[in-house]
Amino acid sequence: MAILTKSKSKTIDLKSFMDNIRQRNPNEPEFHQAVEEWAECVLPYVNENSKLADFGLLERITEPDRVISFKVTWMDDQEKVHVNKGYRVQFNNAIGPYKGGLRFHPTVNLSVLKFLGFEQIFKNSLTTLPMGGAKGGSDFDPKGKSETEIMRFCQSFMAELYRHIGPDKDVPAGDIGVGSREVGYLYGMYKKLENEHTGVITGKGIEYGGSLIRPEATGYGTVYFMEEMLKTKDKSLKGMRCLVSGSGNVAQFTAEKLLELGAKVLTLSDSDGTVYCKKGITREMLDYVMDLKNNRRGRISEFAEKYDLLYLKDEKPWNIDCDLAFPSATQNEINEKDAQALIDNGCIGVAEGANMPTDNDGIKVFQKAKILYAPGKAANAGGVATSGLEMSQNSLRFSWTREEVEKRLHQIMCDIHAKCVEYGKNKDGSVDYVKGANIAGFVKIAKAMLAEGVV
Ligand code: NDP
Ligand code: 2IT
Repeated sequence: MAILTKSKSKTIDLKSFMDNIRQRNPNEPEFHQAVEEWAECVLPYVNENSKLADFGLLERITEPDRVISFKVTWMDDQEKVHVNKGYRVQFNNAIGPYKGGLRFHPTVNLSVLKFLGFEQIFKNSLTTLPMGGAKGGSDFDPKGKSETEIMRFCQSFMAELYRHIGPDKDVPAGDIGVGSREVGYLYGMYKKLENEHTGVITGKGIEYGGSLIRPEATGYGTVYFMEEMLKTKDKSLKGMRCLVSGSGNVAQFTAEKLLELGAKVLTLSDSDGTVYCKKGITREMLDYVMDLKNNRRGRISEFAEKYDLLYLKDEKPWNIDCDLAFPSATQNEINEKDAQALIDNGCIGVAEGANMPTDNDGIKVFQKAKILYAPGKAANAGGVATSGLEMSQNSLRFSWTREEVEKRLHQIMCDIHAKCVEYGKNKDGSVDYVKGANIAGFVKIAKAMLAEGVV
């Protein structure tokens, strides 16, 4: 395979770059999508800054350092044996130990984990903290499983993963289907197997080494990022009508911070449908949703029933009049049509709490309409940034106060926004946050990789 080193006379074009990626990674559409979005921004920059593509850098950066695939066997409450697939994609550790979440969802496969691991490299770089990029998970479906089944699954998963991770090697965390309950079971098994109490996983409970504000961090950070974007247009969140998708960790705390800052939250959703509250979801309603989702593990339709709200079965929130949108469920939840519907319904800003929730055609719609559009790798970086702060506190054997952690999170989000503006400014003065996030994230990784040699 030819190494894509740029020489003075040759520029790298997107088509041949992507042909090469597709050929090397067949049947991985999500991974191709994430690389293409990134390459569209980074290749023109690299073509003007040729040293950044020396020593096969582009080919090395798009190939994971290591892909670990393993069997996870567990027995359900009826003593039936199940076999799931488990993975950890250790993508790049140029600037710090591998870092990124674990996802338990039936749609998990290598393509999904490679896209997530790849984006995590640049997201983590943007946080300014020393963390490499990784992602892992399983095609296990936690829905409908008993508490003991979840525990046995997590223990079996960790019985294999533990040998590949460590506080200075690879530090997993949560993602879809992995919240504080699962992190507790995973951590308990790690501790037993290694006989060590170390900061090997983040999102831990506060009693055993977790950080205050980590549960809130992704949602809060996404709202802070939107606030910064609005400031550039002399606007604020006050009174803004917001569509939020999902009703898990990220959606809940996005809604919480939006309410705190005076915005109106019109929707929450899950994979079965959307709840629409035209007057705006209240704090009491949000408390109900948090209990419903985190303790009773119910469906969002129950929220509509309880408060007599409109339930749009099998629908996403994007056809409703709004000012802002916060996709916070999963990848590719906004396609070209959805993006156009948002624009037609008055949306002036989108901040992605989820990873890659807008497909590449949808992104083009937002860019053409010149709305404020923040890609996930910038807007949702507050979660992993606060994981980085949890690692720091674990190393210090010390805990910061809620105020201290939130202040640092807020500052990090403002700094990421500033970096996106610096690298994403267009000739007409507008800001392309996709370009800004991709290039700013990449430059630091590229410099580190070049300094570290061909390894
Ligand atoms: P949760 O498991 O807490 O919640 C996920 C939510 O998204 C649920 O409401 C779920 O509905 C919905 N959802 C999941 N898969 C699908 C699907 N295929 N179609 C429709 N809806 C779906 O996960 P998080 O809130 O932690 O994660 C949400 C997103 O945010 C993900 O993209 C994740 O990668 C990203 N993210 C998370 C971070 C974190 O710190 N947790 C940090 C940065 C990004 P249902 O219950 O019906 O499945
Ligand atoms: O996508 C993400 O950034 C996460 N799921 C959080 C990762 C982390 O290590 O906190």
